Amino acid sequence: MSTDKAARRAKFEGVWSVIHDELLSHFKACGMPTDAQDWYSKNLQYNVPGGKLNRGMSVVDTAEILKGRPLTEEEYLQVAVLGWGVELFQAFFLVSDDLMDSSITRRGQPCWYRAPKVGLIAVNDAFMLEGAIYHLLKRHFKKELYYVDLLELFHETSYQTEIGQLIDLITAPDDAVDLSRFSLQKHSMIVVYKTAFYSFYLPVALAMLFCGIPTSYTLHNSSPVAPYEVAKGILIPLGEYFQIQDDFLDFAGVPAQIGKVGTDIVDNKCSWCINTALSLATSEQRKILNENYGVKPTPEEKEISKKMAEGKNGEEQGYLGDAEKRVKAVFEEVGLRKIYAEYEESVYKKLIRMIDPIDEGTPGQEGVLKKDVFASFLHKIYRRQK
Ligand code: DMA
Ligand code: MG
Ligand code: MG
Ligand code: MG
Repeated sequence: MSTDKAARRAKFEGVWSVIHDELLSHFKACGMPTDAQDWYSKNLQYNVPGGKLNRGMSVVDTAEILKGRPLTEEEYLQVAVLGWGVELFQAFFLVSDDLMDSSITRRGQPCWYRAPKVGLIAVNDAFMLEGAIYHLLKRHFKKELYYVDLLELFHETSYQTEIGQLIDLITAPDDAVDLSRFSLQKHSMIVVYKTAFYSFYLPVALAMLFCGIPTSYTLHNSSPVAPYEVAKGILIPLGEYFQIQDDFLDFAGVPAQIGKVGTDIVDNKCSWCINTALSLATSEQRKILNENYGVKPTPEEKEISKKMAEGKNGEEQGYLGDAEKRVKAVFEEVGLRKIYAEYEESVYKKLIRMIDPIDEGTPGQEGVLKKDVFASFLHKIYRRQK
């Protein structure tokens, strides 16, 4: 990481401790007992700050690009609250996602529901992470004219993400593997809803609201621009690309690097990998996929896999059950790695072509979209390995 990047991250992380303390003092002021205070603090610290912070920091980065100058300290604090709002949002969804996906590790540690004494209390902990967002918004934005817009944006994005999670889950039943029900079209629908809206549109739209970008403007006396729609038009395909990376890394990523053990094959997920492999497979390979995709590991295999995910050596490799191994072998045989590399280059070029024609108005003009909002987000994820 460059020193500039590290410094920006450290600054953003500095705001987290302010937010954590603010949430905790309110909790204390409600008269909550000390064991509950400790629990809530642990929930926050375990689940919110330990990720890549791409989403949260993109709110700050976007605000700076749109303003065209460094933010004042006051502006920085306010916009960082929105950034941490996105990270709380993400934590809320990851805690529940890991339970529903029966995942083992996340960010290099056991998933929260697998932490000592947590279990199904994780469901309520996820709701509390969500509740914290609205508490913070009220404290920091109630006086702003765009307060209702912020609330609506978070609410609408939650709904979209939940819709996406629903179709992700019911397309992957535990007991009825039927690969003929999968398609890349269905995949696209799932990933746009479960990932793209919250990971890409939400951070940028928040920064746009903060910077007072109107819903419509006119440049050089030409036809009106609808900037939120323009942003969505680029950020949704960008989010689709990001989730395809996530699907690919679920298969090809190393747990020590991605911080989690892939579960898509065992979970019968309609992922980019299986859809692409199906389109390339011979009838023999298809038979292997039909017989082994979504097949749960034996209890012995599951035990070893959990142990290895927790131990030092396991983090490097991850442990595969026999059925999962056979599926992965077919993924290799059909050349999934090469197809993915080609996909990544072509989607990158396509996105650049979409960003290029954005009209930035006159040099230094404020209150209008800037190409760099999208280009910098694209460069944060291009060729990512984790
Ligand atoms: C992620 O889907 C979507 C949300 C809303 C968390 P996923 O299950 O593929 O994510 P991960 O691979 O991180 O578990
Ligand atoms: Mg998951
Ligand atoms: Mg999931
Ligand atoms: Mg995944």
